[in-house]
Amino acid sequence: MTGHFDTIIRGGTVVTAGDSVRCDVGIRDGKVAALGIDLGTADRVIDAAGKLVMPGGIDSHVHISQPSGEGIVMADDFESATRSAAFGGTTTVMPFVMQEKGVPLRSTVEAYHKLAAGECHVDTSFHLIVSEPSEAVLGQELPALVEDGYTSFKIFMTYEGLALNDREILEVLDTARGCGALVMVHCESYDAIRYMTEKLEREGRTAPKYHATSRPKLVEREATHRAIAHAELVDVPIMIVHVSNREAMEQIRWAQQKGLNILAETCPQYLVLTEADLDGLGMEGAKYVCSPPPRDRDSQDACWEGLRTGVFGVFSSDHCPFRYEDEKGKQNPKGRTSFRWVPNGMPGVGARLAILFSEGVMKGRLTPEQFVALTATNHARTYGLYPRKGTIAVGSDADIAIWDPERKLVLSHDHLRDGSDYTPYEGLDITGWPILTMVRGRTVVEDGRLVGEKGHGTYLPRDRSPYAVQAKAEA
Ligand code: DUC
Ligand code: ZN
Ligand code: ZN
Repeated sequence: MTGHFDTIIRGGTVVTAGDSVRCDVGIRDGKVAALGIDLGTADRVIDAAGKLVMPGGIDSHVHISQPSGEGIVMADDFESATRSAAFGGTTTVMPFVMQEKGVPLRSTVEAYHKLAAGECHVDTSFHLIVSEPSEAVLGQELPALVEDGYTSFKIFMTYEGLALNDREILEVLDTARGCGALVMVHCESYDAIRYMTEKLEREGRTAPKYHATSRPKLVEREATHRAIAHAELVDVPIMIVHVSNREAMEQIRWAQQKGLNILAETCPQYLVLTEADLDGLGMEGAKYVCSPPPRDRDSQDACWEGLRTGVFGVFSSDHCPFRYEDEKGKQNPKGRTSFRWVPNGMPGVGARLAILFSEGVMKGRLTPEQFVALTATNHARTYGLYPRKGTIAVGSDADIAIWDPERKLVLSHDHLRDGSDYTPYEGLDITGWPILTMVRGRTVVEDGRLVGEKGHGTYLPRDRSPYAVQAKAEA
């Protein structure tokens, strides 16, 4: 198709999960309308010579405005989190709606919609967190919500008030199989962590670094194996989120090689941080408290291996930001008495793509096509947004990030524009940066400036995951 377009991106290399092709992109009415050369005229022509034209990132694991315990407040609301996403080249984020016990899930979903409405710079779509799998929730609430496009939910194997026991996990998986939902599982063993935490506290070992000691690799490995066994028993796919180390990765690879439909995700903190980062002066280590914790060099190597070989299909940030210099954040009064009370999580939605591009593509560990698959296409496919999102193809939303593969910078919190007051990746040498981010054809960030207005980001109900649809058909 030639003719007149709203925008033409000219002269760049268009990268998708399958190919890299030198061609122009014609955009009309927020969609990719043509790919080719000599496309015609446009209201705006963007010169992308020497640049990579890639699908905007999809971050399928972020936490925004989530209740996080008494006196603790997340550092990002929908405005600041989606702003940071846009600065980092991400055009869709998928936050969680946390079920509150005794409250209808539907009303909590509505409350999150109110928080997001009119605030977002990029598109959003919600997962649910199931903390109370009552008969009503399993029998009525979840199936109805799945029908309405909330097609994935997360469950926890650890945390007071959140951890489900094995029977409950099996019931949730069974419900998911019946209604075609995809379950994301946080695999760490609650009782083992409680045992370790209480032991460390009795010994007076309460500094932030003991957070990592309290949840060693085997705690993650054991829970990963158990979750896989439950999924095998129920015969349903699961997504194992935020995998941190070789032992857990090997459990997943073993299951995949056995033919089980086990999907998996890893995150930037497991590629570039280690447990040593938690061992700072005073409370500095609190900045790096997240679960599972960053591990060691061999774990980093394993996560790279998993990304390269397809054990991990998605690379997400697990953005879960708390301010450091803040009594409502990392340095809350109880947190200063024990690692147990330091809020779990770190900001990452703005830094995710640059870290994988710089450390992965520019250092020869991943191809540009693998980068696109891991950061956009596979998220869209896995969570029911493909082909509207996650690729550059005629008919897809024009969600595009133009990357300068030669742009060098030393990463600092100033680049990221989130609501936190630090980045755990401060000082990292970066090569490659998104210089323009476009959401449905409208430029949101250009040359380090926010040029879009909040409210452009829209909400996306999702189809069922193709992995879960297959299980439902067999149910
Ligand atoms: N799990 C997450 O996925 N995010 C933050 C904290 C946690 O335990
Ligand atoms: Zn988790
Ligand atoms: Zn998370």
